[in-house]
Amino acid sequence: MALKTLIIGACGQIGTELTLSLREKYGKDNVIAVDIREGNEELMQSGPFETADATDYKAIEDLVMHYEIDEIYLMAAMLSATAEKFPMRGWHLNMDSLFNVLNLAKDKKVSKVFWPSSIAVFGPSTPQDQTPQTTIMEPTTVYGISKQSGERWCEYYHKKYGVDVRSIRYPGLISYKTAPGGGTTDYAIEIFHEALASKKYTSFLSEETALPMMFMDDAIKATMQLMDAPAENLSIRSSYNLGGISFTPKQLAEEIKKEIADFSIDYAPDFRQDIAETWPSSIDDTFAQKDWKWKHDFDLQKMTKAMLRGLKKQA
Ligand code: AKB
Repeated sequence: MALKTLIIGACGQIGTELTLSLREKYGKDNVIAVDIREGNEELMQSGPFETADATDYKAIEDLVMHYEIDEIYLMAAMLSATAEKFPMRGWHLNMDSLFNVLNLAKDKKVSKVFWPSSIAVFGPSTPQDQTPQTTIMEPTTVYGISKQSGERWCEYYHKKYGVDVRSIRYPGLISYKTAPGGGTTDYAIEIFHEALASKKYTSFLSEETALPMMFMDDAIKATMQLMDAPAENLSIRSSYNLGGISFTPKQLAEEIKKEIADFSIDYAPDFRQDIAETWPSSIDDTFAQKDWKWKHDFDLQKMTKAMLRGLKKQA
């Protein structure tokens, strides 16, 4: 029988592309998209959709039983910048939704869970260059605290109850199909929209702020690779470091200028600069390489060309 998958938060930035890719792989009727609001046309027309709140255990359990779900991807979350504005709402959404899926797996209602962590688990006391898998982690944002706590709980549920939970610490993700919502790394997407619309962009991060980033195709590939890996190969049950590209707003602007010669950028750092300064500038992902053969495809140049091509096609 085909594997049945539930994607919670399916209409968000990662959820949309993950749902489309999983539907291609497993068949559209085997991948159930769930969100509190409807998604874009491509997503809505690609297969079954259900409305539910990720924090509502009963609603999620009903869907799991109704569709006889094997695996859950929990992609619903409040990101770093928004969670600083609504700390309690961020904590409640990020933690309650995680406990819901971990408890469904603990009670053997599903057999495997994917949950996204983030580079936000690191903090100002973490080594910033080539940040190792295991290191000092003292996050200073609500989002980072929720992700770090979530990682501890994932490992706990795995060790204590044998839950097969898998996770990645995503860097900033760059995509054109669905807009991100409320992240510190969002400038790296906005810049492309503005480059095409008005040929100029004001960055809310300063020119020399380097952050770990990744094109969405690589992030989806990593997620599917990790979920397909044999359980015995996985040495990390908190969350895997994942490396991709690392660049500053200035470096990204220079790359865009190669494609749009009269593009210009200026800088007006806001509160997101303070968040970015606490995060790594690049990531060491040796464990992902060793355990499930991770290797990224998109460098800065390839990603820039893919973004401009994708956005132009969509216009
Ligand atoms: C954010 O900026 O909050 C996210 C993340 C790095 O997890 N993109």
